Amino acid sequence: MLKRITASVILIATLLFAACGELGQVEPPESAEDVRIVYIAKNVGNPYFDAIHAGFRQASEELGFEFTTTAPSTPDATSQIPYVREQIQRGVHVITISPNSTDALNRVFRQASDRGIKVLSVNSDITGSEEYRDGAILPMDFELTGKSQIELLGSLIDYEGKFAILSATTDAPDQNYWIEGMKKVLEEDPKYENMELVTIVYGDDEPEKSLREAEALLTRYGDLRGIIAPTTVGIDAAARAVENAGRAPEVQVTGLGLPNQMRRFVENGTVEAFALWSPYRVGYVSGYKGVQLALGNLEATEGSLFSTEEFGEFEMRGDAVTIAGPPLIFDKDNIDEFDF
Ligand code: RAM
Repeated sequence: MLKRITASVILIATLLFAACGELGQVEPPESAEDVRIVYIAKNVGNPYFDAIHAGFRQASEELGFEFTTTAPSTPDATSQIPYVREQIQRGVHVITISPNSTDALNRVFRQASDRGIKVLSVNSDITGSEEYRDGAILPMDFELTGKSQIELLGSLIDYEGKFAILSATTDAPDQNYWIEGMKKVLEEDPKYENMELVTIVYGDDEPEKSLREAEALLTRYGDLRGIIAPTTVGIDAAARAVENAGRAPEVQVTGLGLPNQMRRFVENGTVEAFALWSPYRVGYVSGYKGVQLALGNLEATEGSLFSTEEFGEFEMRGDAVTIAGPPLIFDKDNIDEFDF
């Protein structure tokens, strides 16, 4: 008897706990100072994301919102799921995230939306899963990224010869989007008919793995003319591999890099030119957009406008996409003007 009573009490307590544990709606903020925004990078330890953090921090100083960051140790497709969950529990108003997959986070994003939390995809979109986020902030027009990477390498190798791509992870939404753009222009534009993409390898945005992959490319292809690494971790590793092997300038390394990481290679002639944009601006614009969405001042629709103190007004494209800024190309003539 006593046992049965105890079992019933435990059962009732469990049910009660589950009911109370059910997360309610997050209290809507009344002013920018009330807004809580978190940014979840692809992984920790990549200086690219430090520059994004700096932009968010500046926006937070200007608008007064609370800004926090967190990130998994590796950028695998599912590594961010527990981090998003934790923020849902915390009850932030906006989760901004540079996703490691275009669809692995759908379920947890839906849970965030159910609590009234806005979800913004930062630095890349979740192509095909757009309904699971409230908007995206891209560093540049992604339709141009892949194409301009091929043009940049082409201009360095007289539009002729074998080249490889050293990417981040196999699931990386941003890199995969740009690589599709590269393949498309190679297929469609006769200007590039003498350039041959021999392979795509993945360094997982880990410096050591990226270096090993780049070294393997150099060993495997004696007549390689170029490596495009559309990741700041990859391009740094590719430049180190080419420098160590003494293969510059026959092998041209280009892609997307941070001026502060690449300066040495540009100065010593290992790398002639590479591209990026301002990651600071990506974070800054995301902070402004997040606050306006959280306050209900911004419709997540095409043509909506929001303004920022430092960079003026931004107009949303279809599907609630904001382009943070123009692309930049760095070479020995201008690299010293940049410090990030
Ligand atoms: C790496 C990351 C990031 C990408 C840059 C160019 O730092 O993969 O997502 O945007 O490179």
